[in-house]
Amino acid sequence: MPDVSTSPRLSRKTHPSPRGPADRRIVHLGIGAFARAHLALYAEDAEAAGGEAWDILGVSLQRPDQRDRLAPQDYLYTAIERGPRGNTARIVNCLSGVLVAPENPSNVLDALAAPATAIVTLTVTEKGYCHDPASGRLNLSHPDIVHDLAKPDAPRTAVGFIVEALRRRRLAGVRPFTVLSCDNLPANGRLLAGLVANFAEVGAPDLSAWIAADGAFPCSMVDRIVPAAVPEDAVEAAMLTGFADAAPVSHEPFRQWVIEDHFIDGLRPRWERVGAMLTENVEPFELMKLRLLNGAHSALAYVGYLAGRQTIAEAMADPVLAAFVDRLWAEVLLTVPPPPETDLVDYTRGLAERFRNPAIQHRTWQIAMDGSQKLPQRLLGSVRDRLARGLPIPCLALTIAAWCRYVGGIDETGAAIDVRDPLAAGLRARIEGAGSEGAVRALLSEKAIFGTDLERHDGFIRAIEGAYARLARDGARVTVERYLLHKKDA
Ligand code: CS2
Repeated sequence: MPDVSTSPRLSRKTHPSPRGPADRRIVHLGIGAFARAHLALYAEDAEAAGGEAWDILGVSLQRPDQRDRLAPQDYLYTAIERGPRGNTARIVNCLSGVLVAPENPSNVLDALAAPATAIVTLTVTEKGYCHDPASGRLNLSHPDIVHDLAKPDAPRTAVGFIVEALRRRRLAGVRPFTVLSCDNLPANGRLLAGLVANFAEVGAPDLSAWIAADGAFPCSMVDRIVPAAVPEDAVEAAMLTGFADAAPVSHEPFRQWVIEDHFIDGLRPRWERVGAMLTENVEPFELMKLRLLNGAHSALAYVGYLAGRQTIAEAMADPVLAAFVDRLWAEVLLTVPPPPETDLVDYTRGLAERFRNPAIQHRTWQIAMDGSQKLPQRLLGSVRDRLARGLPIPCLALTIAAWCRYVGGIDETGAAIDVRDPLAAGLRARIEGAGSEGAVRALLSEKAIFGTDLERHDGFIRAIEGAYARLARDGARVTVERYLLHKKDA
């Protein structure tokens, strides 16, 4: 087995770029593991399939760690594909650099404003949109938005950077770039266009009109399971390639990308040559993915975490939890119109297989993060659709109740849970203020998550309160087992 410390480090000397300088550039905001295991590979594959060369410049909006690990290896890195039957690796060569926004926001604005930048892609996670998840409007009292409105030359947020860069382009007579959101949010392009408009309207209404008329914010659905990196990834990378890599990424074999084909002047890489679907309407694909994949992921995260399961694969290896997810899918399926040429039952079978992949160590704790930003699109849309048809919501209710228990911050053994969520402190205060009897009601009256309709729906409140009481009394696993036995609950 190669020793990582003695293997040669990746560099452009060992791996010279196979191509000349690129004419056009994508600037990617939020260059984390997902973007490096998904977008970058599509870009590189599209080029290898005979497309023109596109340069990708990454931007980290918060921390310098990606840049610090990638710069000494000339921004090369290993992508490890982990399948149930073994691992393979490739060295990715299409990232030209990483800018760290807080160190030098002007550099980022310059890169965005440069005429060669034709597309700005984003994976900044749900909370990076600084919006109110229930209403989809920009949160104008978010401290970073307040900052960016006051200091547009040194923004902190994705929205602040986009608006200021578009303002500079307009001033210089340069066409706008296409803004392509790749985050797990419904109608992500339209949502972002709305947030950009909300921001611009405050300071520059004529800019807002120009963006609305000339800008492009296509929607997209991205899919690939990419767990956070673990130290073993570097060992595996060295074993597979013979090179030391301080920033490898691990991903599952599956990948999907459905993109609304609306780009400024038609400028974009030929992603369709390598399996991406360019279409007029992303919405059905997005609804399917958010409600069936991400909804089930969140369910396994909260219920699985409470039941003591560390990873999704571990939760799926428990027949009780696997059966619960099946029941949840049956409940949610009715709310999802199938996208063209898609069989939703096959889709969920494929998801079960992907979730079971034992080579992917995707922690329940990682997925449980930021629930306040995820619940609306993953679970509450399905809840509303079923309630509107007078249908029961047993598995959805149990999932939401498990989230209520999770954000309470104490697990079933009495140990503290490290709850990461922008609303964590407020949620905790609601529970503490209400006492055990009123905890559910107090949480469900958080309008940023549940809007104003659900807290007035008695059937909804009762379903969550009932599930919460059982979780508290019997624990997650026993509760799920009983749910499965008592068909009447469904
Ligand atoms: C996960 C997603 O972390 C999470 O919340 O549900 O990152 C999921 O792995 C991806 O959306 C899969 O495409």
